[in-house]
Amino acid sequence: MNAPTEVRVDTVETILVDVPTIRPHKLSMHTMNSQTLVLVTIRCSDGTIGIGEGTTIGGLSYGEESPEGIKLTIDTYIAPAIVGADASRVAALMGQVKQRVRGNRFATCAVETALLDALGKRLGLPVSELLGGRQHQTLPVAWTLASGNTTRDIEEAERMLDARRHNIFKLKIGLRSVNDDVAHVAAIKRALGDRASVRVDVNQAWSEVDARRGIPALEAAGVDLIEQPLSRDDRGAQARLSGRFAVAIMADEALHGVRDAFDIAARGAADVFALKINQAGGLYDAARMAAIGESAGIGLYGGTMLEGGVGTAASAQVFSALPKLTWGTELFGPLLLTEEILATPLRYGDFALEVPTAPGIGVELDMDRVAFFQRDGFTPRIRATAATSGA
Ligand code: MUC
Ligand code: MG
Repeated sequence: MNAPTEVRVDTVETILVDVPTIRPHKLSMHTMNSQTLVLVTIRCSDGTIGIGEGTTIGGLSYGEESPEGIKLTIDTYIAPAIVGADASRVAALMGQVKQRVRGNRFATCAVETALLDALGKRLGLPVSELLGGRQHQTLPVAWTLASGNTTRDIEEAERMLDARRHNIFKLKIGLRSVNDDVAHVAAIKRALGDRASVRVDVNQAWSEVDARRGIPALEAAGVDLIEQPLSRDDRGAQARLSGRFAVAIMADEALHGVRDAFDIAARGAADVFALKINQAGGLYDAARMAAIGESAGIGLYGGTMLEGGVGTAASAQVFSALPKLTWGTELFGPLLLTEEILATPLRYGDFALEVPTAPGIGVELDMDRVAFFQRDGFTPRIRATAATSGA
């Protein structure tokens, strides 16, 4: 084997890929009909090729990085900084990238994922082994009910239970009034009973007063977890809520990296952390945030930005290396898309995702499928026939 220091980054390539969703996915800030994946390919001087993904939700409606901005940041700033550099010293290289590129966590995550994928392939090891070693072969996976219609959501949940695909359901709320949302959630919990865990994600839509009315009603309805009820900036109020109610409160959008994790833990402003590799700024920082949460007695949950197969596999590698994921994961992103872009799909069954075991992040792209959905430049190009193409 070549000494790792001999391997250099040769090229960095990014593409935007638009894939339709199986149904409209309604969040408090945006309704998704498709998902845009930013895929990164890094070629190294020893012939290894790493892939990564930087994916957000709803253009600029969820966070400050858009898919187009992620691509531009990588092409214009990160690629020139890493081409020619030692591809095997990933942590050191990402440290240098973060000196030259402030923020831009999603772009950073995509590149770090591709470097770790290439390193894992070079060493013949899954990325989980580079992050301390795998502790779980499968991860429990929640499904999000977000059609916007109570009856349709119950039918969808029943189908998932029958297929033994999911028995944890996250309901998107915050778009309607608190009373209407509580009625919607309570009806779903009543229908599913003890067969499923029901949780809600408010996506920052409530005021503290809304939360003081909504949370006890949701608690009484049997909800297990309340995700990001308030704006990410309302940390004092979030701490007051966490102290006031028995039901667990989870931070999601409030967690933009390691410093947020520390601040929230120090303020007691969450009972659970939603860990997301893109929101964290990479796999290493997601693991650091997990360590902060763990040492503060905060439960951990493996979150998603609704990434496709590449980002989902990379997330699974990190989460599988954590000792305890009390709240499971929601790594269902590829299942929300009409099309498969991986050469071999991720395997879901028995309410869990099998963590890929091949070297690197453990998945490869189907380049014909990717080419079919790839954008030309920055203009979105969802082809009307794509949703029914028989891949
Ligand atoms: C979020 O805010 O959690 C994750 C699952 C889902 O349905 O939406 C995302 C984003
Ligand atoms: Mg959330």
